[in-house]
Amino acid sequence: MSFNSEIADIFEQMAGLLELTGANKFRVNAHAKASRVIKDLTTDLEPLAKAEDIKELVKLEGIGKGTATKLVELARTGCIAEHEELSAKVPTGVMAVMEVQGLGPKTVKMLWEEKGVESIDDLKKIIADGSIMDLPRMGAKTVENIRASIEFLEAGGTRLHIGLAQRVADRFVELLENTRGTERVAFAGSLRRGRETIGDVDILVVTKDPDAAREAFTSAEEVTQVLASGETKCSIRMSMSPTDRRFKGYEYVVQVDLRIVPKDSWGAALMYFTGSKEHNVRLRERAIKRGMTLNEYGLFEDDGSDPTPPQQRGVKPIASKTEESIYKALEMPFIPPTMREDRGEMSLTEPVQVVEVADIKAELHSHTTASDGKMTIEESAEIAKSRGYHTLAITDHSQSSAVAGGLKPDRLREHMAAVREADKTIKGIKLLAGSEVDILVDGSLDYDDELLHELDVVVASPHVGLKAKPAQATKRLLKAIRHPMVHIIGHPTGRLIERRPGLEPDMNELIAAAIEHDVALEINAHWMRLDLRDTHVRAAVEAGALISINCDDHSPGDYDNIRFGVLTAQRGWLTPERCINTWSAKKLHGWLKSKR
Ligand code: DGT
Ligand code: CA
Ligand code: CA
Ligand code: ZN
Repeated sequence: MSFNSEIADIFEQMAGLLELTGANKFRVNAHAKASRVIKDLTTDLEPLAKAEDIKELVKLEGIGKGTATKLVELARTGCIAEHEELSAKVPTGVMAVMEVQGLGPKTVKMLWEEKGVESIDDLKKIIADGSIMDLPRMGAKTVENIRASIEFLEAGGTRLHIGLAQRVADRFVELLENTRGTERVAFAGSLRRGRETIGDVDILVVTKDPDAAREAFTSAEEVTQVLASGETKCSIRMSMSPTDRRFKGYEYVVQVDLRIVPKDSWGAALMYFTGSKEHNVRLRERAIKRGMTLNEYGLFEDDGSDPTPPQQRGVKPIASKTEESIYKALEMPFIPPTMREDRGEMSLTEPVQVVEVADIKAELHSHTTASDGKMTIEESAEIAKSRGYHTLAITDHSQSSAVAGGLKPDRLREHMAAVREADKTIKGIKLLAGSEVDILVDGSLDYDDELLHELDVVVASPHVGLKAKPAQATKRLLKAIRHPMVHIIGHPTGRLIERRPGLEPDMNELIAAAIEHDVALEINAHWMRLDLRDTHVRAAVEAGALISINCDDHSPGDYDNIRFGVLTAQRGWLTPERCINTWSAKKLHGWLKSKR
């Protein structure tokens, strides 16, 4: 684990521990915020902390003096005394109980103090013998939900990859679209914001027939449990067993929330349930400053002095039907869902035109049957063409990737000839002969320079040695970036979301080198990778680096992953000019040739 991840985890734990020991909200939030800030940082904190350079540390946005001091303490002693003290006060099992969905710190504290619950097993016992019902606010329904949440947790049901959550959302959106009375339906929450993992799927519906919507939703065949079926909110759990390579055999439990919202509040509800929570808080603050109240029913001319919400007093909203109208009334530009994270978007005075799927005109990383892909050159070309792309680069694996059928130099030359031949016969798209060349452990490339020079496109990617120390990883990747034949660094960290962390290089150094050497950094669009991740993209965009969004296609369906790559790009505020896949054929081909 890198120093940054370690410290972020410690702060997150401290927030929980503080909450459990009854510290004030301000301190709890400060620690949670510090954890969030550090998770987003692209600067490696370890060297600064080791050098005890508080002055440099506090220059980083979101790092105050208190946090900086703790960073130095961790680097010097290997732990943080305050964290140790807090941990000593709370049994580790109690922290585990906090992980159960729906149990807040107040309840966990009560369970611990009143019933001696110091582990999930303790909690299961008092549910089984019914003694949990002695506690205040513990009805049969609540207890049943706690029981189900424990099951959910123990089934490994934490956060779901966006690609899997999207399928769940698409399924329920379609179901509701085909239900009597439905006027509008959409997914919201973290899925709409394009986060790489999703806690639960949120769906909103406007309907003339709420009973039909409730019925359709709660009785869908995949549903294993109905958590709630109320006037405005229904909640279900379902199980999902993906058949994708690498996900076979996994069984996921997914929660889906459905909100039935009034037609006239559509925009306000969509905005509220899209979040993020942090963005919503900032929006409400902005409304209050203007003497207005913002909630999930609309934006009201109302100073909030009356405890009854304005819509219940018959006050008409000044904006509520569309998100656009609400942002406008708040006198700020429209913020795309992907940018609603309280990462600086509240200070924008002009809209940012982030890249969209329709802007993508080239795929520069794809595999065929020549290595480990399932498509021929021709099949892949037809799909790329049907998506309106002007260019497709065929980039099969290089010789060291033996398990992926990497090509020996002779085979590569034959394959290049085949690509160029296909390019002559297939009209309407330019096929480029490329390679996904392994970046070897020492940072050198998997083919000699002479051969690299013959390739139209070189995507250089790390595939092995992904547990290297950060400093080693930085050195290795820098060497590849500085290689004059390299166009794109493919999936730079090699991480697999929720599976392996991959390399943790100093991203700022890589970005600076990529700019200097005119190399594009990839956002690998596969939902299992999303590598670069959103925060890395943001750092690259701010520094002015070029980004390439690629699907790394192995089979026809992989082309659809472009949506997740684009969402990640948007979360990094990427505009089309900086994304080489949006360039005209002339500009792109010219840029590629400039390295030959
Ligand atoms: P997730 O499900 O953990 O991936 O993340 P979200 O963002 O989908 O969160 P979720 O499902 O708990 O709630 C959906 C949205 O509803 C959230 O992004 C913002 C809004 N929301 C929920 N609870 C609150 C709240 O207590 N305060 C505010 N301001 N907004 C909330
Ligand atoms: Ca959610
Ligand atoms: Ca939810
Ligand atoms: Zn690849």
